[in-house]
Amino acid sequence: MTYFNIDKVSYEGPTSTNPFSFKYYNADEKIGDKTMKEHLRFSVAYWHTFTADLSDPFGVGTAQRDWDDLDEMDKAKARVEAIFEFMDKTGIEYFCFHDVDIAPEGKTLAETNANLDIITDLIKEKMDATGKKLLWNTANNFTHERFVHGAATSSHADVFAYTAAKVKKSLEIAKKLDAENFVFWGGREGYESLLNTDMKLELDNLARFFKMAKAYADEIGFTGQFLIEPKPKEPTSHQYDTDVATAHAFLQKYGLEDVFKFNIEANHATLAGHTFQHELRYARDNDMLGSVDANQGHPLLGWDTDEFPSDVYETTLAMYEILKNGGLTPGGLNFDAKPRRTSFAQEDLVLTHIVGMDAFALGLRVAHKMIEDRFFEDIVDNKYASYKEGLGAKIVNDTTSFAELEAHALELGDIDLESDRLEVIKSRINQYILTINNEG
Ligand code: XUL
Ligand code: CO
Repeated sequence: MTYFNIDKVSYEGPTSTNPFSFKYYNADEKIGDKTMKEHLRFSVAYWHTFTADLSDPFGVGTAQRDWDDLDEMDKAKARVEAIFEFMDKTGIEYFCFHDVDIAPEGKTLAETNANLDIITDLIKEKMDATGKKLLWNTANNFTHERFVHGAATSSHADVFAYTAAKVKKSLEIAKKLDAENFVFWGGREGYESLLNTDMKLELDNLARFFKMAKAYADEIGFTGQFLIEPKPKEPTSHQYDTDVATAHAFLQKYGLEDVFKFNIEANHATLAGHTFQHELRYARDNDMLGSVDANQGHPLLGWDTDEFPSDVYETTLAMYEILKNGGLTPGGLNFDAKPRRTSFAQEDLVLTHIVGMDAFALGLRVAHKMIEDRFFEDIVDNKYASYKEGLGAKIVNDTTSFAELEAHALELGDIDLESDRLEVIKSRINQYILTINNEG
C-alpha cells in the first residue's frame, strides 16, 4: 500500500513552482564543513503527523487519513508503514514519539506494554531495513485522567509509581530502538493554586523521580542523552519547568545538571516571554543545549499553536545559536508542529514539512554567512573591549576589589560611551536574509 502518492521530494531551487519540491533544502550541499543534512538532523513528530486528528477545543478532528477506519491495532501498524514511507519520500532521517502515539493503551498496564512490544518490534524491523533512526522517545504522562494532579509531582504516590512504570518501559524501548536521546516534558507537572499545593514536596519528588530514571537507564545500559523540555504554561497555569533558567536552577539544586541537557521548543520560549534565541543562548552559554523542537507560535495567539516554522528571521537566529554551539548532535530539529485544521489532506503532511525544512535550510545558509563574515562578532568584541585590558581585565580575572574600583571611579571624568546603533544591526540582518534569498 502507498500512503503518499508522490515521488521523492527533491531540491529544485528557489525559483521552482512545484509545491512538492525543496526550494532551499539541498540535503547533500556542504555549508562549511558539513552537509545540510548533517547540520539540520530533521525529525518527524509521530504525534502531530501520524496520530493527531486535528481536533481542537471547539470541534472534531478534520484530518483525512487512509488509516481512519481501521481498528486500533491495525491503525497503529498502518501508521508505522506510513511514517517510514514518509521519511523515505521527504529524506528525513529521524523520528520521535510518545509511548501512546505508537500503540493503543490497553485496559491494564500489562496490556499496554504488550501492545508496545508488538509495535516496537515492527518499528525496529523497519529501522533495520531503512537505516532511519529514533532521535528521541518519551512517555506521555499527561493525557490520561490518572495524571490530573500531575505525574511525578502527583499528590498520590500510586500515580508516582504508575509514572515510573511508564518511564521504565519507555527507557526499555529507547534502548531497544537505540534512541539518541530521551525526553521529559513536564506535561502536568505544575499547579493551579499554592493554597492546596505542597510545592516543595512536589519538586523534591520530581528530583527523586529523575534520579531513579537515570539509575534505571544506567542499569539497562541506555546511554542516550536525557533532555528536559521547558514550557511555562499550558496545561497548568504554572508549569515547574517554566524556562531554561528555571529548569537549570532546579537541576543544579538537586545535583542533576550533568545528567540532562535541554530540548528547546520555539513556541514554548515565546510563551515564556523570551525569544527562541534567548532560550538557545541561555542553554548554550551553560553547555546545556541538547536538541530543538522546531515550530513557531502565532503572534496573535497566546497559546502553543505548534505551527510549522516558516519565519526565516527566527530560523536564522536559531541556526546562529546552533552553529555557535557546534551543532546539536546527538540532538536534532524535531518538527513538533502540526498542520492547521484547514489543511486536512494527507498530502498536507508533506507540504508542512517542506516549508519547515526550507525555512531552516535558508536560516542555516544565512547564519553560516553571518558567522563567516564576523560582522556581529566584531561589534560584540568592540563593545566589550574595555574588559580586555587595565582595570577591566582585572575585573574579569577576579583580581580587583571594591576599594580599587572606588579609587578608579574617583579619578574619572565623564565616561565616554558609544551608541549601540541597534538599527544598523536590524538593517544588516535584513540585508543578509534578503541577499542570500536572492542569490539562491
Ligand atoms: C507539548 C510538547 C510535547 C513534548 C513531548 O507542548 O511540546 O509534545 O515535545 O512530550
Ligand atoms: Co515539544
